[in-house]
Amino acid sequence: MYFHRSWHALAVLLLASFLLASCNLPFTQTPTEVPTPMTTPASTSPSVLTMDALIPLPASVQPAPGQFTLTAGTGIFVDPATPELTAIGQYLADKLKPATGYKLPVTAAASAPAGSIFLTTNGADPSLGDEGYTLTVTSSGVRLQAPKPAGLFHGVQTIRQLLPAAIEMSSQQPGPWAMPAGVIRDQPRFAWRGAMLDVARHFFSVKDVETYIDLLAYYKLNVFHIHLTDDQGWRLEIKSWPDLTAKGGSSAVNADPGGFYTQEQYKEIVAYAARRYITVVPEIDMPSHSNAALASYAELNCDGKAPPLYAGTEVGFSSFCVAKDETYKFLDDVIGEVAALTPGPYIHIGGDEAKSTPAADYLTFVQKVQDIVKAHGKIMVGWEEVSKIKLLPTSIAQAWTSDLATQAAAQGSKVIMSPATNAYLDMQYDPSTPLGQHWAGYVSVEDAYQWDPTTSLRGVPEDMFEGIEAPLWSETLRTLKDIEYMAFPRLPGLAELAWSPLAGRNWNEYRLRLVAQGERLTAMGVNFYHAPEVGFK
Ligand code: TNX
Repeated sequence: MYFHRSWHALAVLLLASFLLASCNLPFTQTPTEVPTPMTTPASTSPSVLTMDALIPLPASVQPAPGQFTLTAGTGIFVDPATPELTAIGQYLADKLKPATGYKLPVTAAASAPAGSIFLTTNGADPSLGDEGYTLTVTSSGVRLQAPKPAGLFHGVQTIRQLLPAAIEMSSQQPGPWAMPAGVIRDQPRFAWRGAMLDVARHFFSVKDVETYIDLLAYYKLNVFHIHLTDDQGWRLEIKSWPDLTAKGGSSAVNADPGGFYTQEQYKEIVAYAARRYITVVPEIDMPSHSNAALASYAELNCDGKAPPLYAGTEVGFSSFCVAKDETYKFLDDVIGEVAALTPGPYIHIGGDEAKSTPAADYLTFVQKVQDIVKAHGKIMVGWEEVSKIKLLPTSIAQAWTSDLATQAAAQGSKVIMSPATNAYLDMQYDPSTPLGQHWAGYVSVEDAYQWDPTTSLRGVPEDMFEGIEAPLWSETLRTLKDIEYMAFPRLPGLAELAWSPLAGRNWNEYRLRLVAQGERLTAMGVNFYHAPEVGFK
């Protein structure tokens, strides 16, 4: 009897500790304002529901017992039923359809019936700002609330990430489609969360660009910087200077096929991005990186002679003619057309690596260009070299290889961080990477994640950082698959640096969430590098 009783007690004890432990996995966590290191491997399988597999990590996650299961009868309700909110509801319905096979209706309603997904801007906490949201999941429904539509859109990405990874498949899957219960309160750390794509060294189709934009949206990025011109190609139709594309659009690195976007196609890209709450920042690189323009129009050259088109990968050899009035007439026309096509407030004027432009000329030139951009109602963004001129306080400098941008911050201009050693997606992961370059060293998945944008420029206070951006240069990239291979899986880490709070950041915890994201990237058909350091399944 004695033995029997003690075995019984032991069994009760074991059961109790099992229950306690399972409460910790994954539902009981103290509400946090900062991410806490995970104690369990992240998983996206429907049997182990967790809010711990999200990238970027939300500002606050409070798991609760239970789950919500999506069925063919789940409705999506929006309030108020403006075209904009209805479009966000429809975007969610469209994302859920291929894998579930459910055609979820999007309907207007002041409140949602049990068992539904409700998207609303009504009654949202204004302190969540332009992009924040709260997401409440219970067994009886999903409630997404945000003061602004952009917040709802970002919250929709969180909903996608809370569902099993198979939700991202393009063909119908068995389900079940459960989401873990809990409350997420979320808003971004930085206003500028960007990615840049170089379509000048190699040209990419509208469809490829849109696929990339979709991936940026999934990780809550909000800026798409498109590097439209360089020595090797001019990629945007300019009606007042048609040879820019007729001639300058025909070339690319390695004599690969060129190409360009008509103004209608560019507008389509801009509108596509806008529907995903992503601002397009067009870059026209100058005074150097301009051979495609110089080859198209002889009069833009100081000697009046057009150089041949260029298919190499050297930098810094070309320069617009700083002393000619024609140069500024040309730039006023170009910037005027680009400004008219671009609803976003920014125009990027490059300004990098002007090795063949005398230093004094460089200052004169960029100073004039800043005025032209302003005259067309836009804010000038430039690579860090533009910090040398007298900047307007609204102008923005993009740091990439030095501390020059401290001079911009000292003048009161904001800074975007894109240090090549951490944020350049064209840097090789390691010596075995078949694509990319390594002039700034190798950038491992961990290197891309383990840095803080606000401590890398000495003496610049935190509020001078507008955000971060991950550039992807395309000298060695020719296809969408190449783009994906270099961007993934590093881009999610950079997106997390841009969105999530700094406190509690930890590579070993992040790595497990990235493993879980790997299942999603696979389901989406993204060609990502299975970096051994991550330990993808
Ligand atoms: C430097 S970054 C450049 C680009 C190259 C890139 C290659 C910058 C502002 N200029 O012209 O494509 O390195 O990594």
